[in-house]
Amino acid sequence: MRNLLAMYSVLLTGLFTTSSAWAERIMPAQGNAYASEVDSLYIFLLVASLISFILVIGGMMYFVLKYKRKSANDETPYISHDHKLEFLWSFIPFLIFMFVFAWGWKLFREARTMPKNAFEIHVTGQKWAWNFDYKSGVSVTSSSSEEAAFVIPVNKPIKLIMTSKDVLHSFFIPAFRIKQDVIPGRYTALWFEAEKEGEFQIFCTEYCGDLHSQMLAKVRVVSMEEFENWMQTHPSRALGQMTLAERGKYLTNKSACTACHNFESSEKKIGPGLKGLFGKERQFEDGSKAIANADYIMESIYEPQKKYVKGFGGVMMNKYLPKDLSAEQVSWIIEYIKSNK
Ligand code: HEC
Ligand SMILES: [Cu+2]
Repeated sequence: MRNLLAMYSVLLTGLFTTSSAWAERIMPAQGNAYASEVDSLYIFLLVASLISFILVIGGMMYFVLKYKRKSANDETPYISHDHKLEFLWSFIPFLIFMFVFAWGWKLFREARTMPKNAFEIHVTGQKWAWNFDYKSGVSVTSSSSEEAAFVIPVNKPIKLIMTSKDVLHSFFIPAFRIKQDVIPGRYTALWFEAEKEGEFQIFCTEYCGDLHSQMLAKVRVVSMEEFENWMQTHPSRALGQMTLAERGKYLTNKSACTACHNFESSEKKIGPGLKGLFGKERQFEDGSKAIANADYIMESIYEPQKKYVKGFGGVMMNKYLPKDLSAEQVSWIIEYIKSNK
């Protein structure tokens, strides 16, 4: 029995001293100290469960074998109860549970108490993109395009004020171990502080329709100087200084067209690749044909059901398209498509 206990304690200390190295191997990257605290709790739970499992199942197997009835003469002893033992096996787990509760509560409170001096950013979820609106007027939309990253300064508490345009989404940055539902018609909030520069993945973790799994974004953590520079020079602040094609490009990202279309290659996604589309002859599902001119592109945006490109029957449905694009904005998109020869 002594040996057994010694073995367990060696196992326990061994696991704990290697636990942070361990966590880095089996958990997502840690973007701050909070993440590593959450991991410690998680690993504590894992190890505690493992040890209880070994104690309970191991003990059971041991007694099953040791007290196996070996002959017809073996008698079953009559045991009713043992107050001391029963108290201990209730009270010790109770202490462990309270310890886990207190630890979890401390971490939960930390995550839910918004710091007053935080840098605030508005986040809007939509099928299937994340919009980030900064107070300076900079606006970033992240569908699966190369401009996906939303940028924040390192070592500065960031508060996200979040809502949704359409259905329930959920905003999750594994590296900071925070997650929160994003709900239409209501604001929710999240906060975190990045302690490392780098790029970290963002997921939507509430199933929200066809392209839920592509509702990705990245958070890019940079120094304060780099952040300010990024903010000053971001194109969304200077729409007036962009060419129409550049505005169109900006809009196709912002309106999540890029979730379904490549604009700068002819490779298809959910919809056809649109590079070189302008002026090309199109064939439709019903056998008819047309030249892809400005009217055709406008119709593809406003009334996508009218003509289905051959091989794409019925995918592009009205409900997925942004209804708020003005005729002026559609012209920018047409210019952008034209510019991708
Ligand atoms: C949910 C996916 C989806 C989204 C979002 C989407 N499209 Fe489409 N799009 C399609 C599919 C599928 C087709 C082909 C079927 C058809 O013609 O309706 C298509 C066809 C088109 C065409 C005609 C292409 C061709 O080869 O003739 C254009 C132009 C177009 N889309 C532009 C846009 C623009 C601009 C946006 C953003 C405002 C957008 N689409 C958003 C799926 C999508
Ligand atoms: Cu979503």
